[in-house]
Parts: sequence; C-alpha cells; structure tokens
Amino acid sequence: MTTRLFGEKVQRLEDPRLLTGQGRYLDDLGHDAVAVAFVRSPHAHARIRDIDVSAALDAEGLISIYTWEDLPGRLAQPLPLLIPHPALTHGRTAYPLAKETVRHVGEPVVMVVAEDRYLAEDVCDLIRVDYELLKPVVGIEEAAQGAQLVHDDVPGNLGAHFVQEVPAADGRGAREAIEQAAHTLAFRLDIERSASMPLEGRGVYARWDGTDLRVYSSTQTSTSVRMAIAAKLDLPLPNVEVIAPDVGGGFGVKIVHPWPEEILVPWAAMTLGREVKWTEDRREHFVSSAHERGQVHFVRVGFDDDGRVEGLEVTILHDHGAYTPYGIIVPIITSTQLLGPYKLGSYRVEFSSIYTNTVQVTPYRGAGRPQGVFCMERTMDKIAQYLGADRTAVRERNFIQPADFPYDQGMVFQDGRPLIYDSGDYPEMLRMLKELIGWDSFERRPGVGIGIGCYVEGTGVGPYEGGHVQITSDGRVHVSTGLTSQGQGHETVFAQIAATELGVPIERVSVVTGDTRRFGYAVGTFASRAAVMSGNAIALACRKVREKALRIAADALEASADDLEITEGVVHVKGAPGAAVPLATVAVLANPLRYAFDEEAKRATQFAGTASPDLPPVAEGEEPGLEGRDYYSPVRSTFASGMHAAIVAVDPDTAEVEILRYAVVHDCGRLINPMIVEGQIHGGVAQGVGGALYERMVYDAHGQLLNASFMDFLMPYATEVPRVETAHLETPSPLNPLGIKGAGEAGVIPVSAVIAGAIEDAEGIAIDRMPISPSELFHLRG
Ligand code: MCN
Repeated sequence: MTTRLFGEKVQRLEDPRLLTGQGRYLDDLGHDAVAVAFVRSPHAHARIRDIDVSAALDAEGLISIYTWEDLPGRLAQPLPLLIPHPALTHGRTAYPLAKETVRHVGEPVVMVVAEDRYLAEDVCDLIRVDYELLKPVVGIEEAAQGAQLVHDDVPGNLGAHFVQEVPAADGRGAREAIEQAAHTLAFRLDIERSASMPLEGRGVYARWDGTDLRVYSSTQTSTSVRMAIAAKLDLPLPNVEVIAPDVGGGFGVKIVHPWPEEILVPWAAMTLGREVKWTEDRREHFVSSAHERGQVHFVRVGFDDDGRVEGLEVTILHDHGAYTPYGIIVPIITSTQLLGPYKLGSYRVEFSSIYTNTVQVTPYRGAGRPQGVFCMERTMDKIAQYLGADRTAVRERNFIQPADFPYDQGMVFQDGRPLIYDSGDYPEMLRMLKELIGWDSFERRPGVGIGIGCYVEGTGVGPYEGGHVQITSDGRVHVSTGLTSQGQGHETVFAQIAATELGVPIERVSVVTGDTRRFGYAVGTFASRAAVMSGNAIALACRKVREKALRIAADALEASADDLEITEGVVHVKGAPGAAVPLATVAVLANPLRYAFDEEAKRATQFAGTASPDLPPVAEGEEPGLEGRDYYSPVRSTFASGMHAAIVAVDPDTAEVEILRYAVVHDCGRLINPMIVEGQIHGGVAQGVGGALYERMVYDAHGQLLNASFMDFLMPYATEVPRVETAHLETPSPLNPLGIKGAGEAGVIPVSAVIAGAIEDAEGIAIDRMPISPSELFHLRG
C-alpha cells in the first residue's frame, strides 16, 4: 500500500492536544516570572511634560519602573520601519516607550515590573503623567486637510502619495479612456476600521542566564523577532532564542516585529536578572496593537455598451493611524490587487496615506484586498445595474481567459516585481458558483436578494522558507520549519507532505514550527504563504532525505537505488517485498556511532554485514545522519482565486440582515488537505460577515476609541455566521513543485462586496459603505 496523504481530508493532528486543554499558550508559561504592566496614554495627542513616580516607589511588590529616559542605546531609538517604499516619503514609527509626545490613546509611556500583574497594575495607578493636551487629528478627510498635524514634521499629515497607471493598448491613459467611453459612472465607497481579534492577545515571556536570552512570544514571526531583539539589545544572534508556543490566533496583528513589548520585556529580564512576562489584556489589544481596513475610495469607470471596462480610476485615502511600522503595504495591496479576475482596458490608481491620532494600521487577514474587491465588485454591479444586464454576465465579459495565462496585469508590486497571474480558470469558476448557488433559478421575492463577488489573491510571497527533515533510529520523522502557526493546522499538512514524500505513516511524523532553536532562518506566517513556502521547502528536504535513504538502502540490499521504493516506512525492492530494510535501520546505517542500547543498531550491523558492533564509517562525500534541509525561494507569487455568492433576507421592519445561503468556489491550486482549506474559508467568511455587518472601530472627536471592549465591539456569533457551501477548483500553480497556492485569507476577502450586492438587490438602494448596521440601512431606506 502506498502512503498517499497529500490531498486527503486528514483529521488535524494538533486538535486532540488543543481541544483537551493540553495546548501551551504564552500565559501557560513562566509561572515564576515577575509581571509587567504599562502606563498607557489616555490622550490621543499630547506632549509629556513630566512623569512623577514618587508616589509609586514604596508600593508593595514593585521591582522597577522604566520610562523612555531609562532605555539604553538602540532601545531608545524608534522601532524599525519594516517595509519601506519609495512613495513613503514620511514614514514614522513609535519609540518603545513614548518620548516627549503621545500620538494615540494606548501608546505605552511607562513600564512597570512588579511581583505580579495585580501589583504592577496598582503601581501604574500611582504614577502621575503630566500631559499638555494637543488637538487630536481624527478622521481621514479631516486629517487630509492638514490643519492640525500628527507629526510636526509631516506636512498635510501625508505619509505617502502613490500613483500607478496601466495605459490602454493604444497608449491612452485611464482618464482619457474614461472620458471617451460610451458610459461613465462615478461614486464613493467607504470601508471602516476594524482589527484582528485573536482569542489570545499578544504576550512575551523572557529569561536570561547571563549569556543566553530565551524569549517566548505569541508571534507570527519568531525569527524576525529574534533578529530585532538581538539588534536592539546588542546581543549576538546565536545567544538569542525565540519560541512561538501554541498561538491562539494572529490574523495579521502578530506579524509586527518587534512590538515594543517584545524588546522591553527581554531587556527587563536581562537588566533585572529575573524571568519577566507580559500578557496583553483585551483593552490593550484594542488601543495598543493595530487596526486595518479604514479607507475611502473615489471610483470613476468608463465602459462600452456590453459593460466592458475601458478605463477605471480609483483614488484612495488610506488612514494609517499614528505610525507606519508596516509601511504602506495595505494600500499598495489594495491598489495592485483590486483588478481581480478582470482584463481592463486601462487603470489608474492613486492613494494618499494619511496620519491620524489613532492606533497604527498593519495588515489584518486579507490586508487591503477586501477594500479593493469592494471597489471592483461594486463597480461591476453598478455597471450591470446601469445597463440592465445580469451581474454575472458583465463580469464574464471582462474576465481574463484561461488561454491568457501567464497574465501580466500590468501593475508592479511593493517589491518592484510585476504582478503576473500564473494560472486560473475564471469562466469555469463562475459556472460552478452559479450552479452551486442556483443563480439562474433564483426566485425574486420582496426583501430577498442575491449577491456575488470575485477576487484574485497573490499568495506564497517570498523571499524564502526552509524545511529540515530528520529520520531517527526509531523510524520517526522529525520535521521543522521556521515559520510559526496560529491555528492553521500546519502540524497536519506538513506531516501529510512529509509522509507522502517519504512513504511513511503519518503517525510517525512530528512537526515543529516557530522555534528558532530548531530552525533559524524563516520569514513568517502571513500573506497566505506557509503552505506554498514551507510546504514546498519541506517537500524538497524530504526528497533529499529520500534520495539518501535509497542510496544507503541500495548498498545494504545490494540493489540499485532505482529499483527501490518506500512504503509504510520500509525501503524495499519493487516487486520483492522480502528484500527490505526499515527506514529506522537506514537511519542507523547513516550514523556511524554505535548505539549500544538500540535494537535497530544491532539489526543495522547485520545489514552492514559486519560482525563488529561498530558500524562502518560515513562514506566519502556523505554527512552523518539521515536528515536534510532545503529552502524554497519562488520567483514570484502564485495567484489563488475565488468567487462567493450569498442570498440574504432583509427584515422589512427592523432592516436586520439574515444570510440565508453562502456559497464559495475556491481555487488554491492543488489541495493538501481539503478539510483544512474549508475550515480556513469558513473562518474567513465569519470574519468577513463581521466586516460587512458588525465590526467597526468608533472614535470620537477626541480620538477616544468608544467601543474598546467585547461588550461594545460587535462580532458575529456562530448564530450570525451562515453555513458555508464550498466547492474547489484546482488549477495547479506551475511555479512550485507541489502546484499549490495559498488559502488562509481567501474566505474574508470578498464578503463585504457580496453582502453589499445582495442587500442592494433585496432593497433596491445603493450600498456604498461597509459595515452596514440595521439602523443605517433603515435610514438609507429614507
Ligand atoms: N492549505 C492546503 N492546501 C492548499 C493551501 C493551503 O491544505 N493548497 C492549508 C495549509 O496547509 C494551511 C492552511 O490551508 O494549513 C492555510 O494555508 P496558507 O494559505 O498557506 O496560509 P498560512 O498557513 O500562511 O496562514 C496565514 C493565513 C493568514 S495570512 C491569516 S491572517 C490567517 C489565516 O492564515 N490567520 C489565522 N488563517 C488563520 N487561521 C487561524 N486559525 N488563526 C489565524 O490567526
């Protein structure tokens, strides 16, 4: 029997552990650690005149108090700007602890270390910070006026201004093409701020033994946190270890590296010679981590009588909050991936990235794509409505066709590389979706509407990811990769890949992620890249190990390696199952050390044909051990795609929206585990429903976040999330050995567009902003 697990609905190997309370999350560690709490700014914009800690000095359990002035060397510098861009002429990042000025409510000002968290919080209450209040800048359009500045040296609050244009084939610019088109439309679309809300917030726990620093962080990027800590604390890289234990969700917010706490806590551990821990609470998560989504879009489109788009112009105001640690990646993604599955005549995008006195913006699952898809799909719906055409027909007329791949859609990404779609079949996908939802047989009835949304998503971004695979003398396979896991099921899918490549039962494979002791080089888990990047790296590493195993086994079996295969963990001569050697034995043969207490070693010496208990030396050119490491570094991203449709009912009295059906057709190339991909899509749709109907950050004119708790920030319950009907289309990626594309963000991307289209269809009123609440919808009815 061949071990073939790739593509099967294998139950998640991590779930028994996670579902029975055996998971080890950040706060399960470091019970002897002392605790950190922060004094955070209660004001959106203020100058710090004085910090008076005198009343706190005798507080019970106090260990230490730190302000910016206490920070040494590079720790006192602003945090790194992680993704610079030439258009980001005025990038600004925060100091780990505020220096002179605070620019949003929640900015850390003072760090307190005490015997426990309760005492640390009590100490915080005794510290008096004297602020000189400055006028806060709130709201993108107000900020863009530039009357009041967030950063004194950033005129107009303008961090970045960016224009990119794809001219028509005849050289006309998009504006000209729009002017000359048979029909034009212009409209404004708004998306409000929301945020990643993982069950587990951020957290850091550090210990220092005088030479080595070990840090546990609830992070999506342990290797980058490690580099940041080493650089900021002036430590040699080999003396810093960073481990992501079980992580209870990230959804983007944990990719920032380092968060101030991730360098302050290790520094405190080194300074105090104590184990130190900080665990974020929910309010801190709302006001001190990161938000996303907030953008205003002005759209102009020109099209012909059939609805073919001749020119599209989108002008975006992006609210990036008070700082830009992640550069302008979010509006860049909106700008470049807005085009979706369409072949437009010409396209011009322009955005201004604006500072406000609100929490900084970094990528949240989908990262700019939900906004872009909202623009593009609302545009398609409006064209159809204007022409009185079917909404799917207009989309179809604009589709990139299967014969067009590889398709260069003309835009250049953040890294300067062209965006080239590698594969897909959009007409077939639409056909499947229409059949799944019953588009053509949908019966019109009052208060019920149907909507559709399409997207294409760049996934599996580089530069690299690695995998290490080792088979030990007990026949177990140990896989490690440097990127981290937050619940995506990596232990299962990477084990599926290794088991398939090596021909071993999956129960014998164990996977470690996000531990720099096991694998030091990695980029991280974001941008739906783990499957493509580490999946392929692990497959390549397995192929190396397999080749070595066959070489050694060929010697032992006196056969040609070409005649051997591996099934169920045993190497044997094809067609002669008796001539076999277990991988466990091969692992011993690969290592010349004698294992006196190891039964496999005894069997291996017999295979080696020696009466001596010592194994033969390592052959020339070989390294000891049955292990291998490899990296995967793609030339460019691979493009997944999907189409969603929903049927909604809107209550005639209360304007409440109920999602009656939700259907998804998705293409992430070859599926490693369809069950996990479906789970990812369901989770994404749930977040999308939140973005469409419930979730928004509500700031008042003073820059106070009014709904900074789960009592006030609405998220959908299971009762609001529809059953998601899913179908897969598999167009393998030609760019990577496994033919896979990413899936982790897909579910969330088009949901706002789909639900807006369905509500519009039900109510006959334009839905141009998201989220939309029943009261807003009620008022729109007029
Ligand atoms: N997969 C597969 N076959 C494919 C593609 C993917 O079986 N062809 C599987 C993968 O092996 C993996 C999962 O689907 O188990 C998602 O894969 P991938 O698209 O590579 O995404 P990542 O693993 O890189 O995860 C990141 C992605 C992002 S960007 C966010 S945000 C997000 C998401 O995943 N955050 C999550 N899903 C999340 N799920 C949970 N539970 N928690 C989060 O924080």
